Amino acid sequence: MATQNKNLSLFNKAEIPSAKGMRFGIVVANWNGEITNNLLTGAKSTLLECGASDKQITIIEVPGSFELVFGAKLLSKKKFDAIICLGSVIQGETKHFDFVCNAVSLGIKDLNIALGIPVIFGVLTDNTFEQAISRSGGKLGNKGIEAAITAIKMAHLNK
Ligand code: DLZ
Repeated sequence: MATQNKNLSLFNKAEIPSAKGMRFGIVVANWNGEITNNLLTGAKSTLLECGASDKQITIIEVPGSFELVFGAKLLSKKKFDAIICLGSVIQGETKHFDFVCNAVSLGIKDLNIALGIPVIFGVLTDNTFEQAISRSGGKLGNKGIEAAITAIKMAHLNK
């Protein structure tokens, strides 16, 4: 699972299927907004770079990562080829981290089973703020980019 010393966000556009004509929903959590804004920038710019148009990308915000599942379910009422969930959960002094991480990961898994479209898990689960910075446009890449590439690939698989 470790991405230490790897930057998985460096991608060759020629190897990614085109996102032209595809519709994407993005739900982004406001908690740790500095991090999630960077994830959003990475995801949106990657979809555009791969051929999606601005009009075909719908973005909604939710307060925290726990609410990502509800946000994705709301988006699923409209016609999207894939939905991307972006959040950042950072370990604190209490067990909140575990509850939020468990709820959002299992919730997104459940949506993948229940809905006919892919729902992508673009949620950082870090021990420290510095680790989150590294994975949202820092030295370990931007997981928003990787979430967007996964969304494009899964949308094609689902065609
Ligand atoms: C309450 C909380 C805490 C402590 N930490 C985070 C976090 O690191 N990342 C995140 O996205 N959200 C956090 N939240 C908020 C919860 O996700 C949720 O918004 C609240 O518990 C209300 O349901």
